[in-house]
Amino acid sequence: MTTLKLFILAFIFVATSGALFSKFFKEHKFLTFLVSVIAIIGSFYLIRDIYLDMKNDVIAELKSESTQNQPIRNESIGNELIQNKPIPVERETFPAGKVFRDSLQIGGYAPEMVVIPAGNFQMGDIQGDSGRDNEKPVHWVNIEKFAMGKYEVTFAEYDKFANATGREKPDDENWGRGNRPVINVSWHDAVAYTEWLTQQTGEDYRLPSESEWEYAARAGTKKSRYWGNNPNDACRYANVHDNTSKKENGLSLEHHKCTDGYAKTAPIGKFRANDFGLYDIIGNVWEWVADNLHSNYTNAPNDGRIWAEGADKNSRVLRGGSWYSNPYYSRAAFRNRSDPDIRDVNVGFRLVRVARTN
Ligand SMILES: [Ca+2]
Ligand SMILES: [Ca+2]
Repeated sequence: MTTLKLFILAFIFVATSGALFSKFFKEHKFLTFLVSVIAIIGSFYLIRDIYLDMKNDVIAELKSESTQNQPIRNESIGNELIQNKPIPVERETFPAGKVFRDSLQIGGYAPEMVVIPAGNFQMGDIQGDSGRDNEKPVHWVNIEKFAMGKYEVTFAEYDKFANATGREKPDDENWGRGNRPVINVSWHDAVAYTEWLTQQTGEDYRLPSESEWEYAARAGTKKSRYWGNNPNDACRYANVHDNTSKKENGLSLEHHKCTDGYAKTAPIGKFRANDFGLYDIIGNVWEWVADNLHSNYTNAPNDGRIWAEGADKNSRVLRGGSWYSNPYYSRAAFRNRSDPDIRDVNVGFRLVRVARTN
């Protein structure tokens, strides 16, 4: 295109010059003057176009060189293969919000995971109304990027592990297996499952640290639950001890004054996710985390690591409340505990996978 514009410019120049020195100019001065003005204006725009074309060509060439200098990756992220494309480093490795599944050596896939962005947050009783010492002092925690189970681990997922390792399958209480959250698993069972996944995938699976869990449950919110402070708004967001549960289970404890439709566990993903794309992180089943329970947050780590030292190893932390918890328990900051050998009908767990950096 640039060559064509140069040719037209040259033609205008020659034609205009010729006209100015011809008899035609003497006989038709006004007409020639008019044509010359039009030719000059046209030439101006042509010259500007040619300049812009040349500038764009230089920029395109620089971009092309820059792209060629990027590393060409041929890398598997989860089960998604990215082939021979130059990709910015952030997208290439572990982008926040990415949902993926790792492949298992025995065939099939590990549970669905979602990448949680790095960030910091205030952990503990930030409303100042819980009245519990073990949620204080409120403290800032920095969290590195990691991946978390999009859902609680299901019976189907855990049964695959049990079948592969000859482990006894947990009782489902006749509520159904499949995509219901696994229950009746001890802390040790949960850890064994994460170790099996690590061996099967070559990636680093484990239980969440307590601070990772609370950061993920809050998903950037500062209310007592990711949907707000009102426990009676729970039923669109979580399977809790609701009117349905109250009617069927007849428990004397306080309940959420709304109807979620499930008296026991609900299949995963039936309610609204939080802003990190995590389902059922409040309610459904309590979730084991890796930490031992400390009586308060004095000297708690501020870097998101597992806090195991300096506390009773027979007191592991549970988080999030369950299908039959008092509404006070179904809060992001609430800390429950149990013996790591205990198996219960309202206790399951959720995975963490460490972010890869290369
Ligand atoms: Ca319920
Ligand atoms: Ca849960």
